[in-house]
Amino acid sequence: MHVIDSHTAGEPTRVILDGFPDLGSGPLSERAALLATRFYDDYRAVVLEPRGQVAMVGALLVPPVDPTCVTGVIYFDVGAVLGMCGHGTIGLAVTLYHMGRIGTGLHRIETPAGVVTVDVQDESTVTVTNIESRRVAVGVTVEVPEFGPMTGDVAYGGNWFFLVDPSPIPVIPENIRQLTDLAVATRTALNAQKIGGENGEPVDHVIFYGPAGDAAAHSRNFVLCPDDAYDRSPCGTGCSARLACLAAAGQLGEGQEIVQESIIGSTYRLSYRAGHKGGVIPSITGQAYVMSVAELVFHPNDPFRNGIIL
Ligand code: PYC
Repeated sequence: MHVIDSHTAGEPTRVILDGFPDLGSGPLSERAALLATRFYDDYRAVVLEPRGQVAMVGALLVPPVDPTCVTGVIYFDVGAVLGMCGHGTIGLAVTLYHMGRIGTGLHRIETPAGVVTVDVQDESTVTVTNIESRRVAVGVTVEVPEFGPMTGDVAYGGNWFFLVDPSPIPVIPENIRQLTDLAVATRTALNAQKIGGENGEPVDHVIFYGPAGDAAAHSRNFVLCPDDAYDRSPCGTGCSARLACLAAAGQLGEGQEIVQESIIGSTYRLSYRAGHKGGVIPSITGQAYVMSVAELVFHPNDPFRNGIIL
């Protein structure tokens, strides 16, 4: 299996170029469901230790249904197959550029959540135009055992988010352990109390907001991903959900740009235009860098062939 690893604002992406079982030619949402069920061990083996690392997101290249797209892609981490991934799409675009498969300019990429566009500005800078994102609930309070009530908005940005602003715990790197525990407990409580999307979709990411370290940035976030790792980047789909919330609250106008800081201090530039269904079409600009071009080996005698699973 040949892979290329990159990081986007600190968050890793492993693009699988070949060597993965064929998922057929159905809609990407169906292929994603197949990946999540029939190929559960295969995809997790790519991102779990010892081959992967705790924050690793995989990006499986598949033929697109829409012939105007340069590729189809299905993202996943150890915890879930994702509908979309913003940092992964920036990493994928930089990887395709590195391989000479695309140049600068606009390209379409098909994901299970829909077609997104990348504008490759140079070898590392990419703007992703995401699928239409929307706020579905505002000021929802969930009782989190051992922590108390937590109030936030529910929004969709390609994945499902619960966004808490302001965070009850300061959003600083020293607090990553406590923020993780609180976010995991909050997601568990939301799912147990069936608070999620309009059609019962479970919340898979939780975001806490606090003041930015840099006065030029709008805020700093802490994002918990399905694998219980925190996003090192500001999280592209999370930023999309955030833009939907800010727009719905009348706190950010169409075309206005803000900077979102991550918990490690990396940044994305964000803006939106109005969507057709009452939501927003987010634009996320960030940088990614290729880190390695590798071949993964799955030795039949390797006791950890499928990764370390405790
Ligand atoms: O950037 O959308 C994102 C993302 C989702 C999970 C990790 N990163």
